[in-house]
Amino acid sequence: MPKPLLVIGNRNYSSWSLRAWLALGAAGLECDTQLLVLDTPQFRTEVRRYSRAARVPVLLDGELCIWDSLAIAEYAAERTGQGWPRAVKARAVARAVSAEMHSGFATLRNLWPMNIRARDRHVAATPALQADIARIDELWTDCRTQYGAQGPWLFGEYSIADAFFAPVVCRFATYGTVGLGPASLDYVAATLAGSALREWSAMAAAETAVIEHEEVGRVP
Ligand SMILES: N[C@@H](CCC(=O)N[C@@H](CS)C(=O)NCC(=O)O)C(=O)O
Repeated sequence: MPKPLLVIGNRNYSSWSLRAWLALGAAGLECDTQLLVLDTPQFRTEVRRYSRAARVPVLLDGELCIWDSLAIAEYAAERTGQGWPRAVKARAVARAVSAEMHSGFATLRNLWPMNIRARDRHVAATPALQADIARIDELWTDCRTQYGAQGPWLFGEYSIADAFFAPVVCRFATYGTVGLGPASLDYVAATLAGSALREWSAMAAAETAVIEHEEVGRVP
């Protein structure tokens, strides 16, 4: 049976693509990938061959088309029975944490566009940005304290919640870790050392397309 196909954007810039790809790995669902270069006329034409929502990621599995990162993660978890923490309460909290990421942190996503290759970027702190950072620090610290004893991840073992926060970790590597406490700093280090993210980052480093900052704001 052919593997599902995950249609993604530039690995350097497409944070939603990274989430879906890591979530498929967390669930143990193998897929092939097809990259469309963001912010090009070809992207706008080709993405519509896969999804009328005209955004990436898109997962295609036979006739089935799933056009949203969280729905892709849930589908992968249903297919394999893996990806979320095993304990019911931890699983419920992991879903809440992932949903909060999926629908929130708009200021951080706008002011700190993901750019995996970039380091030492400085963006003036605003109260709204500081509030997003404070909430992320609180979330990570709570998860690590309450559920993280069995490993370095938010819920101990690697889960879809870690996949959802990986692009946020990449942003801290780019824009600095001011505002993070010790548990969050350890979590950032563990995430950056993870093999799947390193594999994706190496491919991001090899990409040549550059998207200007103002435009990247549209592809958080
Ligand atoms: N809610 C969607 C967001 C997807 C999204 O915004 N994708 C961006 C790339 S990271 C995109 O396709 N941008 C292309 C465009 O806006 O033209 C998800 O979770 O998958």
